[in-house]
Formats: sequence, structure tokens, C-alpha cells
Amino acid sequence: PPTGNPRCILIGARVQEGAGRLGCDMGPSAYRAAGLAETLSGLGHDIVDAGDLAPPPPVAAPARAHPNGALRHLPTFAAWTEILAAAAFAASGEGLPIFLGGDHSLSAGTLSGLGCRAAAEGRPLFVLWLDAHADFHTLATTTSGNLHGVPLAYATGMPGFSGYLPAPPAPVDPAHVCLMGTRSLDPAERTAVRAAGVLVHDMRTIDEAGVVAPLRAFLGRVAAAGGRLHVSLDVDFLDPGIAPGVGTTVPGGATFREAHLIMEMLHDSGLVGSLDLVELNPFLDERGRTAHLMVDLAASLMGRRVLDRPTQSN
Ligand code: 6HN
Ligand code: MN
Ligand code: MN
Ligand code: MN
Repeated sequence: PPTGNPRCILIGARVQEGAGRLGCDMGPSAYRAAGLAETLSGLGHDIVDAGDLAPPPPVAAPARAHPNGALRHLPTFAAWTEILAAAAFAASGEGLPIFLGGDHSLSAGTLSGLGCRAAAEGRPLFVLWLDAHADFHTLATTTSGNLHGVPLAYATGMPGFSGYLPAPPAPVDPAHVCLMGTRSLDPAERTAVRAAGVLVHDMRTIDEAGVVAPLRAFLGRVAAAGGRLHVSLDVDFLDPGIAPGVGTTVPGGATFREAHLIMEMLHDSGLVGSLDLVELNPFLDERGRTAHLMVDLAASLMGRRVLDRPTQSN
């Protein structure tokens, strides 16, 4: 993983077709308006803003329509997955990519590319999924048809995508995935995360144990395995009272300090190699406050702190 001050590469992905409502396409602009690049360079990082990926033409629809008639924008999802995988593989060889969403369907692509990067490095890829949801539907089990509900199942190589999307070449081991903040699971996902062996720290766990012990244990596993860590931060991980700018608010989310503490611990671990900032919907935000909070969280992840402290006590 990057040591010292890694170069951060900002990559916008204006994908919104995976969400149930429009507006996530404005996410990358909102992060820029909220000062993401300036904030991170103020911390001493070398920042490259690679701009926004060109929205790809939808992949030609498969010959056979999918039997799940609820599915929305499958050819668009397939196209974004392909170009994001290529972008993630390339950028992760040059620095620490920060993907600016865009809805969470983009992580199907980023995780696919990062899996290839980790495989090329001979290291396992670990994923910290900070989200109210598990996003663990397959094409067959989603009832909303919104493909921001499937990226984690796709990237971990769950069945139910073949024939419609190329399989990820180096799927993430589900046992290397840790969900935190979970509080809304559809019935099919509840069964699937358990069967796959995904570690789930739901909001009740955070209420009872706090964030420190569960996160420290997971980071210890990543370090022991010599792993590369990807963090996928969905705005709806946060409580809607502090982060209204998202289409899928769920009450009872992470507080301001819980979220910042996670970011501070992630920074101190030195393990994070890439980050997704997803699901920000500026159309639903209030005077940019959610965009600003997400920028603040990214800053904490990249080293902003109140005071220096001895590394061991973190
Ligand atoms: N997200 N499980 C719900 C669905 O429609 O499949 C919600 C998915 C939310 C996805 O927030 O990234
Ligand atoms: Mn999500
Ligand atoms: Mn979510
Ligand atoms: Mn392992």
C-alpha cells in the first residue's frame, strides 16, 4: 500500500442509471465545488484530477432478454463496469485513486479493476463497504431492478451475472469483505451475505461495540495478509440528519464522529489503496452540506487530524 503521501488520482464517473432517481451524475461536480482537490492538496498530497470518464455507449443488449423484467439499464451498467475496471486497474498502478460517483453501481467496475491490480501485485484485495445496504443482489434477486443494489455480489463473483456481463477476472474473496453500518437488507441479500461468508457489522454492532474494536480487528486481518484495502463509502452510511443528499436515506446511520473515527483509523493503518465516494445526489442536498461532509471524511482518511498522536495508541 502507499506509504508517506501517495499521489491521489481523482476520477469522476457520472453514472446515475443504477439508482432509482436521477441526480447522481452531478456528484463529481459537487465534490469539486466543495473543494476536494484543494483540501487534499492542503494536506500535502500530490493531486491529479483526471476529470470525468466519458459516459460509455451502452453495451449491446444480450440476445436473450433477462427473465427478471424489473432490471433497469443493464446495457448501461455493463458498459460502465467495463470502462471503470480499466480505469481502476490503470490508476491503482500509479497512485491512490478516488472515484467520484455517481451511484454505487460504479463499484462493480472499480472492484473488478482493483481485483486485477491486487492479483498482479500478488496480494489479496480486502474491501470495507460503508453503507446502509449490502448491495449484494444478483440480476435474478433484485426486485427494484436498480443496479446500484448489485455491485458487491458481482465483484465477489456470485452466480447470476453470466451471459449478461463478463465475470470479474479476479473476483474479491467474500471472506475479505467487511460491511459496516448495515441497516437495510432485502430478504434475498440477508441469506446471500451469510451464505457467502461476508463479515457484517450492522448498526446494532456499532451501537453495542462502537466502531473501534470491529474495525481494528478487520484492519489487523488486512495487515496480517499483506492485503490491499479498498474503501467504498456510500453517502447513506451516514445518518440522514447529517447527510441528506442521497436518494436512499435510511434512519439510524453513522454519526459524524463514528464516521470520522473510521476515517482516522483507516488513515493511521496505512493500508488504504483506493476509495469510492458514491451515491451523493446534489439535487437532494441542502446547500452542499452532504458534499462538504464527504470531502471532510475524505480529508480525515487522507490524514487530516486534530493533533498528532503516537501511532500505537490509534
Ligand atoms: N445503494 N436493496 C435495495 C435495492 O433496491 O436493491 C436498495 C439498494 C441501495 C443501493 O444504496 O447503493
Ligand atoms: Mn450502496
Ligand atoms: Mn446504500
Ligand atoms: Mn484470506
